[in-house]
Amino acid sequence: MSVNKFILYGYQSSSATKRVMIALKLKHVAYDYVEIDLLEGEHLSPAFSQLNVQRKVPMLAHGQYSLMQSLAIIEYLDEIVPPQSLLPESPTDRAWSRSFAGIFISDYHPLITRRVIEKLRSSDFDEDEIRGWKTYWLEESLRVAEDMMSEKSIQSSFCCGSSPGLADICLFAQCESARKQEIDLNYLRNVSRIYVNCSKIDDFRN
Ligand SMILES: N[C@@H](CCC(=O)N[C@@H](CS)C(=O)NCC(=O)O)C(=O)O
Repeated sequence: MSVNKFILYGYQSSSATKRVMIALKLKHVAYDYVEIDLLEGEHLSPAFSQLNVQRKVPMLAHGQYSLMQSLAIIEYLDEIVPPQSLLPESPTDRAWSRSFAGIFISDYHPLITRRVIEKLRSSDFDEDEIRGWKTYWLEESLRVAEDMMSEKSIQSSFCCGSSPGLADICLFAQCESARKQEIDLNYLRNVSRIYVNCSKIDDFRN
């Protein structure tokens, strides 16, 4: 592995940051952490914009490289830090993992980001309506995840076998957001089982 230092720029309650933190821990990668306060708008500051033209967290600096987008960062870590991969071995299972991750990263998490919520606020949504918006999209994402897992008849402890990987990381981060919104996950059998299994692992919790 490269000896260059890793620096993660993130925000404490950002689920995209959470994904990358878990991946760093599962990969046993030491890193420094810089908090970017989204509520204070630090991600839009000239200093951060110069580092990261996307003006979002997470960002992982590795030597001279600035990596953006949690999926790209996680796959980068997976490629440069052997041996245990966060993706399963078979190409079909790898494709399944990426499409499962896509439910959260591409389809549903963007709908509840700060920028979208701010736009709703400025369009006269009140706080109850905003809570309803977040709950709706969080529940919808986890229902789709449950359907994907039921279709695959998953019986294992984690999405793709006996050790956690990309799919579990993305599911866990979304479940944490759902928990903060006090959404009951118990009726989603596979989702709640895997969430509980991940919660027992230090790398997911801390
Ligand atoms: N698809 C991106 C999402 C990045 C993103 O939207 N991050 C949020 C925090 S979870 C953010 O920086 N929000 C700032 C804003 O919405 O203004 C990823 O997976 O990294």
